[in-house]
Amino acid sequence: MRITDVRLILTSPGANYLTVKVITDDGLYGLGDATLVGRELAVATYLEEYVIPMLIGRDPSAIEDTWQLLGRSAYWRRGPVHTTAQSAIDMALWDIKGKELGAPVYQLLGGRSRRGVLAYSHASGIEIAQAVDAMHEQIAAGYRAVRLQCGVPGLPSTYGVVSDESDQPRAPHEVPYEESWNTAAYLETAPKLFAAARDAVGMDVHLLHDAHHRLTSIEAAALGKSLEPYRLFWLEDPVQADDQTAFRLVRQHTTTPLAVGEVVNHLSECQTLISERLIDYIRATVVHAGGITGLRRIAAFAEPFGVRTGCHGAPDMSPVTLAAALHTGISTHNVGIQEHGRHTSTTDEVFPHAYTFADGYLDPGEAPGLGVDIDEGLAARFEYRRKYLPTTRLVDGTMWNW
Ligand code: CS2
Ligand code: MG
Repeated sequence: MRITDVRLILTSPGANYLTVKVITDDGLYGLGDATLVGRELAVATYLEEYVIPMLIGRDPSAIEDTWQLLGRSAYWRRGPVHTTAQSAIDMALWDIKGKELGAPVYQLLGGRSRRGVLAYSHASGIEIAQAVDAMHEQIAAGYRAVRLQCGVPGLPSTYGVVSDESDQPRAPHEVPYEESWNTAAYLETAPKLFAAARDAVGMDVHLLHDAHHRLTSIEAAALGKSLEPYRLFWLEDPVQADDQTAFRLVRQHTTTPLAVGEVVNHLSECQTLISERLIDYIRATVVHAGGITGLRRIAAFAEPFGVRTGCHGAPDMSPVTLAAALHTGISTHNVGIQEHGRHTSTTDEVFPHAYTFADGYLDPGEAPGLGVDIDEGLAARFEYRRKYLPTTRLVDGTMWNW
């Protein structure tokens, strides 16, 4: 079998998604998610100009060799554009392999290790009471784990809090819109949010929270400590992921479990975090950390250190990523949890899929390959438009991490 073509499909049924379709001379094709939020065309150009010419004529079953080729051929290696392209091709080749063998990809990865992958969804509200109500809705929808975010008094908008009731990310503006951030007010508010949530549901539901890269290490340590009575499943991105040694200070001060890594593209970027047990969950995801091949390497490295996966799965990555994450997640030993940012119903129509959610768990299903497809006719109806993620400044105007 040979690769004869690789097509790029850009569509925007609720968010911008870039999909690769790897086509073979046997008529089989495989899909991969190549979405890099806010920089989609950078990945598309990289694929078109540099990656796809290297793939035509290659054997699609040579998944490892192709992963190595795409990883090493750039010379200037890694980074989100390069690695998202490598990840997309990797997902597509696993999809083809599964279809060729008539098996769901998880069977090629070692079979099932669990009956389902524990999932968490998102609940938010501008006011604490609204966030707690939204949490009840997610529990009623079957989730046993919920990420909880609320507004910060004095700030017009806050990460993770959508202004309308639909729990979809607020579509980033045409040009970056600027939020402002007040760490002191946030550190006052977060413990109140979880005190209210625990009053409402007790300790039976896993509660998660995303600090989204905004704190210094001592601020993160203080937050972790203040949240200990509420027994979070995890506190995510307390400090910037690339400040690996900052986690040593956070770890010294708090037993609140820590999660980081959605921005990680390669094992070298989280090796210290894992080998020094500075975190409890690694958030690396198939679309940005080297595909299934890359994620498995990170998970295998993490296993002896007792670090589990908690793959990023926001709705601004496509159902192809969620499908690939679930095939990896159902079989990998040290899986913690999978983020389940619900896609819009239109997105689910564009990307019909075999994965299911029931009773708090996700399952990849039994369809051959990744079990996800793309309706190209429908996809064509949702034209791509550049959409940035927001930026944020501290109250004194200093540019900060959104
Ligand atoms: C967030 C994401 O889901 C999460 O944990 O960090 O929503 C993140 O902000 C977006 O995926 C960025 O595109
Ligand atoms: Mg996050």
